[in-house]
Amino acid sequence: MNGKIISSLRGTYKVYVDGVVYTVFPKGNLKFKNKHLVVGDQVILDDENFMIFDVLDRKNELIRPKASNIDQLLIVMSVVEPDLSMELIYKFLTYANMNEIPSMVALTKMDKVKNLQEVHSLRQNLEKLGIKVFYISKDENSELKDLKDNLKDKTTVIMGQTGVGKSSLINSIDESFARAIGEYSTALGRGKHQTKEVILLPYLNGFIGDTPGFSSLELNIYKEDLATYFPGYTDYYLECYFSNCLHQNEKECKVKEKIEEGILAK
Ligand SMILES: Nc1nc2c(ncn2[C@@H]2O[C@H](COP(=O)(O)OP(=O)(O)OP(=O)(O)O)[C@@H](O)[C@H]2O)c(=O)[nH]1
Ligand SMILES: [Mg+2]
Ligand SMILES: [Zn+2]
Repeated sequence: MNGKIISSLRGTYKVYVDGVVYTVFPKGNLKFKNKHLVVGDQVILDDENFMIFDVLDRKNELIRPKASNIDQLLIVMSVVEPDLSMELIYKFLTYANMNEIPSMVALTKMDKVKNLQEVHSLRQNLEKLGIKVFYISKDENSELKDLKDNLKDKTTVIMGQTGVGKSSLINSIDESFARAIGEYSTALGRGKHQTKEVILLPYLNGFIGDTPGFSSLELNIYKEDLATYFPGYTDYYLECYFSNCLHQNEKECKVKEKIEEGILAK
C-alpha cells in the first residue's frame, strides 16, 4: 500500500492512503538504512501490520518548513502586524527559486492595510515576474476564491512569519480544518508561534501544508545565491560579462541592463 505522510508525532506517522488516514510506526529496518522520514514523503506500508517499510525518492525537500515533495509554495505575508517586509518576501521567493519550487504570494490582513499604494506596486512587480498574488482579508474583498482555484491537485506548502495568518487562511479555505489560531503580540512585535508542526491537509485532490511560522529568518542564502536566484534574475545572470557577477558595479551586467529597461523592478 502506497500513501503520503501528512504529519508526524513522537515517532508515529499519519499516512494518507486514498482518503483513509492510518497512524503507523516505521519498521526498524528504515533506521538501519538511515532513511529519515519527512512530512510529504510517499511511503509504502506493508499490508499485514501497517508499518512503513520503505520511502520513495523525493522530488524535493526543504529544511524550513520541513517538508518534501512540494508542488508549490504559498508565501504568506501580512500587510500589518507584523509589518509588510519586501525584503522577506524576496528572500522567501529566492529560497523557493533556489529549490526550484514554484511559488505564489498571499498578502493577508488587507482589511487593515495602511499604505495601499505600496502594496499595489509590490503586487505589480511580482506579477511582472509571473508570480501570482492574492489579497486576503476578513472582508468581502478577499481574493480567496482565486487562491482556492490554484490549489487543485497540488501539494501546496504555506510558509511565512509567525502571526501573519497562515492558519487563519487555511480555516477560511475550509473551516472544517479547524486550525488553532494564535494572537499577534504588539509587545513582542510578532506572533506567538501557535502552529508547532507541519501538517498536510487533504484538499481538492491535493494537500495544503500548514507550518510553524518563522521568527527570524535563518535561511542559508549567500550573496552568490541572491545574484543567481533572486526573482527575475535567473533568466539573465548567465548573460552577464562576469560569471560571478553580483549585479552591483560590474561592467556589462545584463541584470542592471534589464532594470534600466524597466523589465526588472528597481
Ligand atoms: N484583521 C485581520 N486579522 C487576521 C487576518 N488573518 C489573520 N488574522 C489574525 O492574525 C493573528 C494570527 O493568525 P494565525 O492564523 O494564528 O497566524 P499564523 O501565521 O498561523 O501564526 P503561527 O502559527 O504562529 O506561525 C490572529 O489574531 C488572526 O485573527 C486577516 O485577514 N485580517
Ligand atoms: Mg499557524
Ligand atoms: Zn550582472
